[in-house]
Amino acid sequence: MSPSLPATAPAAKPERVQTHTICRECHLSCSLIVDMEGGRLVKAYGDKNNPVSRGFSCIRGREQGKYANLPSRLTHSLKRSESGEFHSIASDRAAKEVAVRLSAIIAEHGPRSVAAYAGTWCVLNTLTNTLVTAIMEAIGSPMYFTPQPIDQPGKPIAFALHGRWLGSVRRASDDCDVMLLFGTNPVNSANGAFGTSPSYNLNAAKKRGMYLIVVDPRRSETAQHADLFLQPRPSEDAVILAGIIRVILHEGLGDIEFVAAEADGLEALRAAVEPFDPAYVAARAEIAVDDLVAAARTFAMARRATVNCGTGTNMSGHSSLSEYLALVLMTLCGQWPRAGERIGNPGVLFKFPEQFAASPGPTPALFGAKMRVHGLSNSAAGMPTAALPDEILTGGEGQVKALFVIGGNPMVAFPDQEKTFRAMQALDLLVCMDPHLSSTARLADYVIAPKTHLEISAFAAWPEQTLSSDRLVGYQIPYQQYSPALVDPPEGADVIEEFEFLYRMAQAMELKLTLKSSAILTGDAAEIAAHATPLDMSRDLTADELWACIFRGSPVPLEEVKRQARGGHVFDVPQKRVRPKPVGWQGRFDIGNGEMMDELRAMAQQDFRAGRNPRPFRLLSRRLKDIYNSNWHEHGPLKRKWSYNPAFMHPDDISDRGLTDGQVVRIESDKSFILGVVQPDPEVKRGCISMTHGWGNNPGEPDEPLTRGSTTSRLCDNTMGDRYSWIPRMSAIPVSIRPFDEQDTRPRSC
Ligand SMILES: Nc1nc2c(c(=O)[nH]1)N[C@H]1C(S)=C(S)[C@@H](COP(=O)(O)OP(=O)(O)OC[C@H]3O[C@@H](n4cnc5c(=O)[nH]c(N)nc54)[C@H](O)[C@@H]3O)O[C@H]1N2
Ligand SMILES: Nc1nc2c(c(=O)[nH]1)N[C@H]1C(S)=C(S)[C@@H](COP(=O)(O)OP(=O)(O)OC[C@H]3O[C@@H](n4cnc5c(=O)[nH]c(N)nc54)[C@H](O)[C@@H]3O)O[C@H]1N2
Ligand code: SF4
Ligand SMILES: [Mo]
Repeated sequence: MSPSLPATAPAAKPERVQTHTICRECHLSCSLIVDMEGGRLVKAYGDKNNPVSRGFSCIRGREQGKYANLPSRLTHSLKRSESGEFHSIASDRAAKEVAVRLSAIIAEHGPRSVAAYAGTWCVLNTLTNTLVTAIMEAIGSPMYFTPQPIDQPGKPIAFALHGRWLGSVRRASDDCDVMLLFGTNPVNSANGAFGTSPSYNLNAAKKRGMYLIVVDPRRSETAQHADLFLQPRPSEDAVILAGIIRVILHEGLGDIEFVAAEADGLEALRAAVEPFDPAYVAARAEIAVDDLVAAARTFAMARRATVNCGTGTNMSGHSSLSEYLALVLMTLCGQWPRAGERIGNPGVLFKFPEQFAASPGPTPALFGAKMRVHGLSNSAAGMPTAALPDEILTGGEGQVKALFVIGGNPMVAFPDQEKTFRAMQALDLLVCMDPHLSSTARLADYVIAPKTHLEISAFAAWPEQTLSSDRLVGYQIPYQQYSPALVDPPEGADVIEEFEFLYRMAQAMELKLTLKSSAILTGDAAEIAAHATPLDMSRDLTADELWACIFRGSPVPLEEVKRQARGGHVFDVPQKRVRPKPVGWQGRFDIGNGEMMDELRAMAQQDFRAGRNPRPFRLLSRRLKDIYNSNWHEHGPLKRKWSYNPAFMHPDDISDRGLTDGQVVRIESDKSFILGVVQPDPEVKRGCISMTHGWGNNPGEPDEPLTRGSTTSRLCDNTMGDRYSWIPRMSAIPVSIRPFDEQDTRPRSC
């Protein structure tokens, strides 16, 4: 070792500081503690003292520092050249060029020719999403789409048809004696009634004695905690719900007084569920009569109960009807919060409507902008996303020519991948804002490289906002958290905060933007208008200025939230209780909606034994614990764990077909085929294949089932969807399966 001194003194090790942040790697928004060194994240972990996430974190939360610095992370925006290659482009220049092209498209084809798809990472980012909606409004285009209509669209549709309860949306697990779940796996997905800390809340509820009933063709991680587990044939949730309702009506178990006081349509309901006697339902759904009857009795006799349906139910063919029957079941048993009940979270950033023990009655499920295809229009679930590819592919006035995809991945998320592919190629302009070259971004004209989660500021908005939307039971206490930007983007990167790109583009288009306040959820048009802010487009705006517009009128002033809630804070806001029904109130639930009753009658007339062959299997939707939709596939440890999305099957089905663990198989629907990799799972019902979406290559690219996975949406037929939301069958898809042979390799051009 040389005794000489080094030429330069070693740089002082940057000081390590510990701070808090909100994880934005999924909708749960866990509160994390992060150790930082010189603008870099060195460690992230759950905060044990946090009252809502209670120390929880998952691998994505803990590894996000590495994920944001993977080589696959885009550090520059990209533009496709004439020859089809991507070249990097300065984000400022890209904003101006996109503005010019959008303006030209609008001038030639009209405002409606511009569509936006606000994917998961747009919807979860209030700042980005508010800018996108303001831009679409300023352009004058109603073509704003989100994942909601290909997720659980039956929820808002059912509320429209049945009527909402102004006393709150649904009970959370801490307020239930019985919980009935259909087609959802909250232990993994954090969907629904266990809120933002699903395992903790599930265990707490079970310790309190809550009785859990789970209906799922797969004994999911949630079903493993069930007191009663029904493992039905998929796609029969509406039939099972009708059967439960019929048992309750026949045995006189419902809350007759509540129904008489609050609902119309009982006789129509009684007639429509009559064919669904326990023996018929049990045979059709392949469940035991006793289990069906026990589920009905237990639910009906509970003091406090709730039912929740998830994506499995919504994707398997009767989304609106199943969600509608779930609401009918709640009403029939009088399970809506009554006058005087305490409201857990009166709102911190969001001003909710006053809560009354009353229903306004049904509201329109379809309204506003018309689509040009399938006779569809805007709906309570938003514009029908599954119909967007047809809208792009159908010529004529108003045809969509430009699509802006922000934080979404239509190529693996939309049903019918081949149609989506044709639609993406038919566009004059496709712009994606994505930190990765996703399956969709690979087809884009411009890919805008954004700053990602810890590089920007955020509030824990989604779990509070969602209290009014019934997607997830959000914070049950008046909790909020604020996190400023903490981490520097990768060195040498030209990445841009999403709002900044959108704002610069709007400036270049000479749009006049007005930001609506997201805080005002009262539905009062005058209040909403009074809290909107017209922006001064002549100058640049900071994130802080925009947040102030977005949460204008919040119950707790924004500056106070920022000041107090860096580590997460429970605010001392005035307690509220559900108010009594106002005197002379007219609104009533409708539990016998004509269209829903007609759909039930039609189901009763189906010959359920027909059509099981020649496609004897049903492909089920599901989620993987560590992977979030099409995200995180590139992350080293997760890639080693999940290098593809396995085709989980019951071991007896595997051996009966002469297949083996790890074998590549051809899974074929009436629409198309994919190559999948067999993996035994005794928890999957026989006759089913359980596979997650979001994986695989684009049409025209080779099938690589073992390294890139398989795109289940290629198997979806997107020619017939729900009459309101147009969600087609994305689960319980009839398929056949056989070993792969060489002929199954798809031609390179498709
Ligand atoms: N770890 C993780 N968490 C996630 C996601 C993720 O990708 N990974 N995605 C997020 C998103 S975008 C959403 S929308 C939520 C969704 O949250 P969930 O709705 O809970 O979604 P899944 O976990 O897929 O659970 C759906 C269940 O439905 C079952 N199923 C399928 N078909 C049927 C059927 O016909 N009837 C019945 N009764 N069951 C059926 C499946 O077996 C599966 O267990 O999860 C969110 N959370
Ligand atoms: N067959 C089948 N299809 C399905 C489903 C199913 O169960 N089965 N589930 C449906 C459901 S519930 C949903 S919600 C949709 C999901 O549909 P999408 O929201 O369209 O899909 P994601 O896979 O979540 O895509 C997210 C994209 O955002 C990018 N991203 C990540 N972080 C950021 C960020 O900070 N900023 C920006 N701009 N982008 C970011 C990711 O790289 C990724 O490309 O899929 C639906 N499709
Ligand atoms: S569950 Fe979601 S919010 Fe929580 S640490 Fe994991 S990715 Fe982050
Ligand atoms: Mo979703």
